[in-house]
Amino acid sequence: MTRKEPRVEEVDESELRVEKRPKEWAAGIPGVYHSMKPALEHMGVERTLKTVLKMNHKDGFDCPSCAWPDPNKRKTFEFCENGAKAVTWEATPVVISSDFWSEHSLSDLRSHSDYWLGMQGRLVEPVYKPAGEDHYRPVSWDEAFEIVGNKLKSLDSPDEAAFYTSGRTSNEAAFLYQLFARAYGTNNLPDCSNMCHESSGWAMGQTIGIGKATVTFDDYADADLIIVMGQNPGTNHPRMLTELEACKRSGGQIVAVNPLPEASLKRYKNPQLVRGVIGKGTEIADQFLQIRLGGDMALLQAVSKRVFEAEAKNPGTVLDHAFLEEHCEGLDELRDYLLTLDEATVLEATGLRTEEIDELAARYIAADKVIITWAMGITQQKKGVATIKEMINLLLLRGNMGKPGAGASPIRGHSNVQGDRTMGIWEQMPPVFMDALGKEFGFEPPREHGADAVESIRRMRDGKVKVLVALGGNLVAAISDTQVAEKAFENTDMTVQISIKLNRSHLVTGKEALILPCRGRTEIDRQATGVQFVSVEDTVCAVHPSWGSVEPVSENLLSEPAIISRLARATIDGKIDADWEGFEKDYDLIREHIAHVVEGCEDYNRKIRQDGGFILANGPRDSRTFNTPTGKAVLTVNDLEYLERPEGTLILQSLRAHDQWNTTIYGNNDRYRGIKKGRHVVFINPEDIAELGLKDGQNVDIHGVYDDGVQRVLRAYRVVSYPTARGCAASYYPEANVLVPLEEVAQGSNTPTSKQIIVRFEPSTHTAPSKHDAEATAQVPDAEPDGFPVAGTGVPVKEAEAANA
Ligand SMILES: Nc1nc2c(c(=O)[nH]1)N[C@H]1C(S)=C(S)[C@@H](COP(=O)(O)OP(=O)(O)OC[C@H]3O[C@@H](n4cnc5c(=O)[nH]c(N)nc54)[C@H](O)[C@@H]3O)O[C@H]1N2
Ligand SMILES: Nc1nc2c(c(=O)[nH]1)N[C@H]1C(S)=C(S)[C@@H](COP(=O)(O)OP(=O)(O)OC[C@H]3O[C@@H](n4cnc5c(=O)[nH]c(N)nc54)[C@H](O)[C@@H]3O)O[C@H]1N2
Ligand SMILES: [Mo]
Repeated sequence: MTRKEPRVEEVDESELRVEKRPKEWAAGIPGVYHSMKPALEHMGVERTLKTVLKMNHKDGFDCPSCAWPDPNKRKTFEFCENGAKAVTWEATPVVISSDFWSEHSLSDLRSHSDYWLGMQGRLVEPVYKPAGEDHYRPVSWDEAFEIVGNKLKSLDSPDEAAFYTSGRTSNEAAFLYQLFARAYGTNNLPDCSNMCHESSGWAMGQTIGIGKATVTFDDYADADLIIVMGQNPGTNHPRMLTELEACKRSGGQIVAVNPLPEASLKRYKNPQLVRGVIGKGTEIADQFLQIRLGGDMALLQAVSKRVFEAEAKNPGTVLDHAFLEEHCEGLDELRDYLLTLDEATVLEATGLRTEEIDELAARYIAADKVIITWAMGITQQKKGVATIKEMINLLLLRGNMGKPGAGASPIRGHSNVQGDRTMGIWEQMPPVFMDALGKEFGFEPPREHGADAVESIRRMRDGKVKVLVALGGNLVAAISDTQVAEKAFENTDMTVQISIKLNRSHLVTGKEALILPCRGRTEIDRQATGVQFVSVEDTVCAVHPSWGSVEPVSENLLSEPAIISRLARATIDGKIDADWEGFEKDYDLIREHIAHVVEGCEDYNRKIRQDGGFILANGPRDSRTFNTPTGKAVLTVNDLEYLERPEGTLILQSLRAHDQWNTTIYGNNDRYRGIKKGRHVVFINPEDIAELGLKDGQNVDIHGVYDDGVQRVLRAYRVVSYPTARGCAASYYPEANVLVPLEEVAQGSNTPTSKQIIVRFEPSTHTAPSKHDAEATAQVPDAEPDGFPVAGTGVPVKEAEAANA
């Protein structure tokens, strides 16, 4: 393979341009054009065709971008613009050469942006940074495994290590990884899900007994009404738009609940269809409720209240009495609570008008089959868990669960984040799983719950976790409170990152650090017994195989299962009854064990080879059975709370631009929101701009408002006048993590409240930086003795006064 030198210009924020905003529609011809351009430029025609045409096909690989499911009938181009970017980014032939590591010190690399880092090309050899040095140097694989194995063996307790997972990892790798961690002796298995859909898992687990979607792929087109809450599908799940369009075309309705008028929720031009290419496209949202950040709980309660009121007017016609009687508990308590709900509080919390809420309620009551979908706009709220419980309440009242075209549908982010959980990546797997795991491999797994993502950072900060191993991801950039996270990483003895591309977590390290480069999902995985495939689970519980389609960028790369097997051999060889060497050669052996341990995966090797794979059983969806203590779905009473902002402040959400994949920045544009060549922007409603005495286009410093004595600030951000809800602002993740205190988490799920950051603004005396300057922007005042913020007293959460005292 010829090596191509990357030519990457560093970001120059002073070139930032703001265009007409926001765009009125999504996708269409520009979508296809934009999707093919980067691939052709980087990879050439042959590699592009081998990847893009195989993507999401039955004999191809699962798109490494989002977890949106594949239809049964696949089209030639079963991908979207952002999937194409993800594949191009991974399958690029550009690699990081050995001399890169002597040319660049860590200090030097830290001054570069995430964009620049990712564009340096694929990581192709293991590298090691010894204690006290500022450079990585290439090492052999054997050396690398020995260094990590010896370190792990030297710890006083297995709980001094934590094993992070990001959601691109395959089922096979995830299963081996959790086995390795537990055989080593710890449940410290933090994952990206802790920062993502953890709130969904908790809310659904407690109410319907399973933390997964209760719908199938076909249900979207079948629904009478889909309520899309806190989600931006045009950027983050673009292929979902095709299903929203299908729903509309068969007479269904869509309601969007969002503080931002996201382009894709207005109008969609399907690039696969003639009407999408030459016509005006399909109008998506029939109703758009421009809610205040965090107002969703109040809105859902108000709609449920109207359902009860309508039932009272026409008894026997609105509630699904048969369903409620047979399958649910808690109806009377919920009614009693909701009928006292104070409407003034609802209007204040939501920022909506009564007629808008009435209209949504009328649509809900008129529809027989309703789906509610949601993503980060809900899970990353302080009351995220309670809000999702309110969605379940609303759905249950009219029996919208366990029938075609209806149900609860959290839309997962990472392409296999759901599968990783199924495989045991969770710091608190239940006893049945642990029993089966112990029995299968002849050992006693640790039973004490481990640390999640936020807790792992606390323990690293406090010197209790000394080694961090990460299977993918970019934890230091993805987690809240960047300053604390970076200090926590630096406080460890060793950080080990299994990765495909360079990122910030390789540069902010423990005293010693290693990068172990792995093959990506697009690449052919040849092992001693032949070419291997892996398996993944999408957001509607469909499990299917994924086959790489291009030659790996380097012969030297190992697969994730191989790396984990070798790490295990270097650390705990012979400790449990596991054929680590065999696992690496033949993934069927791993799947044999999965079949014995993981519920629903019996006969895995056969089922995964069926045409299109198989769908995991799901009690609520398949048979209206609920794995709760009473066997019934639980209607819950949740005291209404919403975020109150002090005068002179706004609530800021951190979200994704169109040209990024989480912490990976593909480019510096946010096409649908009209932003070009920069990321340091803050979107504010024009009336708030005026009220705060600011000006459109002005540079401001954004200060986090928390009374824990720590200064959290983003400097030189451009104010962009934008039609967001009043009192609310928006800025991009991951940069905004500087502003989120570690202790600000969703109640019940411990997910950082990335969508609810109280901020104030000051005119900036700084000029727009032309390079990434996280260090310069994140300042800890000298007054703070050890540089760590103490646990905050938190954002004031206002109790709703009259609600069910
Ligand atoms: N191209 C691309 N695809 C991706 C990703 C990516 O970064 N890039 N990331 C993947 C991952 S891991 C995930 S989890 C998903 C994330 O998918 P999304 O959840 O769509 O991601 P965000 O950009 O965080 O967008 C949050 C949306 O919620 C809205 N919102 C924010 N706060 C509130 C609120 O209080 N109430 C309501 N009703 N709405 C609110 C925002 O305005 C925004 O539209 O996407 C996945 N897919
Ligand atoms: N403020 C704020 N913070 C957030 C969020 C937010 O909305 N706002 N969203 C949260 C969410 S939803 C999530 S999911 C997390 C994301 O947290 P993470 O999953 O930790 O972060 P990613 O940016 O997805 O990880 C990207 C890195 O994964 C590696 N990688 C990519 N593909 C592979 C592969 O196939 N194998 C291996 N081993 N490595 C690979 C690459 O090196 C790449 O740099 O961030 C969370 N943080
Ligand atoms: Mo996510």
